[in-house]
Formats: sequence, structure tokens, C-alpha cells
Amino acid sequence: MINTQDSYLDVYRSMLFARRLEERIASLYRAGKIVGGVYLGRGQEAVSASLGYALKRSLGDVFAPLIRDQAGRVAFGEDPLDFARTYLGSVKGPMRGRDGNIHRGRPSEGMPAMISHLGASVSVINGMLFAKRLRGDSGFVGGATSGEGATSTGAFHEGLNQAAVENLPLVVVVTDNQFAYSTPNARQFACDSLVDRAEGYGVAGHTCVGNDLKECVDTICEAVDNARRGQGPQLVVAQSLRLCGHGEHDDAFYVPDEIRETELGQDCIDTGRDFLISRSLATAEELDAMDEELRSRVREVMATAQRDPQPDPFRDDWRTFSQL
Ligand SMILES: Cc1ncc(C[n+]2csc(CCOP(=O)(O)OP(=O)(O)O)c2C)c(N)n1
Repeated sequence: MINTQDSYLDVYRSMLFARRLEERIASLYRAGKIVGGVYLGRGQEAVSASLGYALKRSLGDVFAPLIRDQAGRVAFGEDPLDFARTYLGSVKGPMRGRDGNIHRGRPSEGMPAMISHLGASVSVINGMLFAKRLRGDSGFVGGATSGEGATSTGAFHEGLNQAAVENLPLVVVVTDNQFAYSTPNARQFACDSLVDRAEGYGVAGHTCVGNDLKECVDTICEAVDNARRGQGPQLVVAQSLRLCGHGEHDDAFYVPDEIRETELGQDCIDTGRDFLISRSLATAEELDAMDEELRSRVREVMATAQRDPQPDPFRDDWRTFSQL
């Protein structure tokens, strides 16, 4: 098992960094400085960062993040400049200023570019895992994330079924944030819990509370560990609530106050901080200093990306995917 006492602090740091990065992008969006949409992972950082942390690039792991996975990207080791440069349309970003928000990746570093088609990333990760297996590699794991809405797609079903039949070392983490855009769970699936589906696919199922740092780290590290030890695909379902709209253009008017007032409505940054302090893993002063350091890194990263040149359509070399 890779999770130790330090892991909680490491995961929390990635969560907080992602939150501060995204807050800055949201305020630039409101100031009219971002072209296109802004999508946040607010409230889902503990789940996302736990997966990014559990996967290890040094072991050949691959990770397919979705729109709400900035925390997982940070924990997996993505350079925060990739985030700032993509949103700000810098030519120095991984997509060279051609994508306005989240469809970035560095496949050669284990992170395929995000696909908006819900459920499709599962089979992309399966393909990467197959390729490694055929090359004779071993000891690697692939992680893919999904919303509960994405689990209703054919692509999700086919991907998980294929991974089960082939016994691929795949971990799919579903963040059940109660709404697929504005569609509530009651209109999305009819089983009690999405984890019940694991049995139907013939894979191991796990659940955790998405705003509980310890539960997220322990459960997701265990799932990744199982996959690494040859126990086949693992499905983790995290109960959560999106603490923002689908994107910053959406005020989430459809989320009733009764849900916001439940435990699901608690912010994982606050509960994570309380947990670290109560377990004496950090003091309030240490966490405040961490926050200050991360805010200052965010200011640096944004300033760098804002100074970068934008693409020039008359001089572009139109590189192809294979040259990314
Ligand atoms: C195959 C497909 N159908 C529809 C859409 C449009 N769409 C984008 S996000 C979204 C809702 C996603 O909900 P969920 O998977 O629960 O993730 P969440 O946004 O709640 O995190 C929809 C329907 C899409 N991107 N792909």
C-alpha cells in the first residue's frame, strides 16, 4: 500500500493548489479574459487528487482526467503552467493555444488529452494498457474518471466490460455529484448505488465519501493497489456534490438547498483541513503557510502565461497530433 500518514498531506496540497488555480481562472473568466468556458472541480478535489496521487508516472501508470480533475492532474505531476497556458490561449501550452480550456494532455507522459465525449476515455486508457501489455511491460495501472452521467453511455459500458474480460489493470473512479449538468440522479439511473453495477461487469466495487480526505485516499489507493497486483479492473464510486455550476456560465439554480445542507454539501478543503489538524498531521499555521505559498505560485504561473504570445494563424506550423 502506498498510502502513509504523509499521503494525506500530499493529497491535500494538490487539492488546495487546484482550488487556488481554478479560483484565479474563474475570476479571469468573470473579467472577460478567457475565451470559451471554464469548468471547475470545486468540491471534488479530494477524490480527484487521491487518484492522481495513487497513480505513479514512475511506474508507467496512465491517467485520463476529465473536466473536474485539476486536482488529479496536479497530483499526477502536470505542470501548472499547462493549465494556465491552455486557458489563456498561450502558444507555449501543450495544445499551442488551439484549445480554450480543458482538452489538453501529454500522452507521452502518461496523460492522454481529455475527450469531451462522455465515457470515451475508458477505452482510450484500455488501449494504452493493452499497448503496454503487448510491449511486455508490467506493474502499471490506468486510471480514468467519470461523472455519474457518463456511466449511462454505451462507451462507458463497453470500456468497463472490455477491461473486465481482458483483466486490465484499470481503475475507474466515478464521482457521483448528484447532477449530470442539471439532470438529477433519479432521472439518470435506477439502481440504488452505481457501485452495484460493478458486480454486473464482474469487477471489484468500492465506495467512499467524496469530501472525506481519509476515505478517498484509503479507498482509491487500495483500488489502485489491487489493480497493480493483478486483481483486474476496479470501480470506485465517490458520493459527492458539485459545489459550483456545470461550468462558470451555469449558476446551478437546479440544486435544491436541502441537498446543499446535507453532509455532501461540506467543502472537502474545509473537512480535509480539520482532519489534518485533528490528527496532528499539520498545524493550522502550517496549513496557512502552505496556502500562502500556493497562492503565490498561482500568481507566478498566471503572470507567466499572460506574458506568453498567442498563436498567429498566418505563421502557424500546423503540427499534427503525432508531434505533440
Ligand atoms: C456522449 C456525450 N453526450 C452528451 C454530452 C454533453 N454533456 C457534457 S457534460 C454533460 C453532463 C455530464 O454529467 P456527469 O457525467 O455526471 O459529470 P459532471 O458534469 O456532473 O461532473 C453532458 C450531458 C457529451 N459531452 N458527451
